[in-house]
Amino acid sequence: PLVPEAHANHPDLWLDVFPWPRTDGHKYRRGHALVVGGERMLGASRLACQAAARIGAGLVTLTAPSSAWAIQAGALTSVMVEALPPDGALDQVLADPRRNALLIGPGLGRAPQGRRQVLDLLATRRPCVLDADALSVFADRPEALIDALHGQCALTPHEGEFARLFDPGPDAAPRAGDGAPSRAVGDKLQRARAAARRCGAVVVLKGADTVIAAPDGRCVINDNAPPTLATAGTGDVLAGCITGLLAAGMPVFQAACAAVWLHGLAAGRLGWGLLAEDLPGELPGALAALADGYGT
Ligand code: NPW
Ligand code: AMP
Ligand code: MG
Repeated sequence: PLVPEAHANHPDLWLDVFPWPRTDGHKYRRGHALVVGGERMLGASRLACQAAARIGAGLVTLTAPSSAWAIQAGALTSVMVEALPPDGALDQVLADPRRNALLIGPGLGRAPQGRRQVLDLLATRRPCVLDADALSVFADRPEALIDALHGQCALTPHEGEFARLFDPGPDAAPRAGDGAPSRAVGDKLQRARAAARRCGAVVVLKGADTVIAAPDGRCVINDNAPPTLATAGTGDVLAGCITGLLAAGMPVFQAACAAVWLHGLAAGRLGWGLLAEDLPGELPGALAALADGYGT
């Protein structure tokens, strides 16, 4: 094999720590996911919230700028929505330590305020998923993000987002992900593993074959995703899946592997014409297949 330590993703790798609901549980014991939403692209954070709730978080709260609060609150039922102050400060919403898994990035936008929010989430040292614009907003200063990461973080870039952080190069204008052909350095496994080592966090490098790499060198390749996943919003759903499993208590590397596998299985079950908004509703079927012997 290209990289001996890389495994194919399979429930055997993580089923022993999968957070199934317990008869003696209640919603607070199943974890509370907090999703930080943006001012526009409101659907992205909603998709993430619904996925987090469907996959197993006991509670999900979405924060919204006050301009977006009424829309988000009107569109969500099981998910709680809280308005942020005008400066976007997160200290109030982070004050409750039971909000034990955090997500930022889907639909965040690239306004500079987003950087402060990302760093505030990281400063709590709680399990944290960084996706989409939470990565891209650091494209001009990747070190400011990388230095703040810790071992409870998962980064979920697509190739364009990955290149902005880890492959900027000295003469990188235009960069891969900004209309230029990808300047892939080595193969995908090596790149994901090197990035995880460098930043001390789990890196989920997405695509037809998604690579999940941990800072200690563990590396998993997922191959159950159908090409119908290449449509708007599916990455936002995946970020919510990981966050929901983190809230329910799963360790970060295994949560990332399980979420990627369930996301691919749910997509396969949906077949042609998949929309991102179909995926959260298909997670119960994917979970039932997992409980029933993997559905494979
Ligand atoms: P190319 O074309 O290959 O040269 P962005 P984003 C490059 C939100 N969304 N997959 C590619 O370059 C997200 O959450 C909101 C994809 C392309 O031009 C973010 O907040 C939705 N791209 C925000 O939109 C649903 C790849 O990267 C550029 C690539 C922006 O996220 C949709 C795109 O990068 C969306 O999720 C790959 N494998 N490889 C909603 N419903 O509200 C290279 N690229 O501009 O950061 O775009 O992913 O759309
Ligand atoms: P994002 O680009 O953030 O919306 O994420 C897209 C999601 O779709 C990720 O989970 C990718 O792994 C998945 N995906 C994208 N393209 C393909 C493909 N060609 N085949 C299978 N999965 C894909
Ligand atoms: Mg995305």
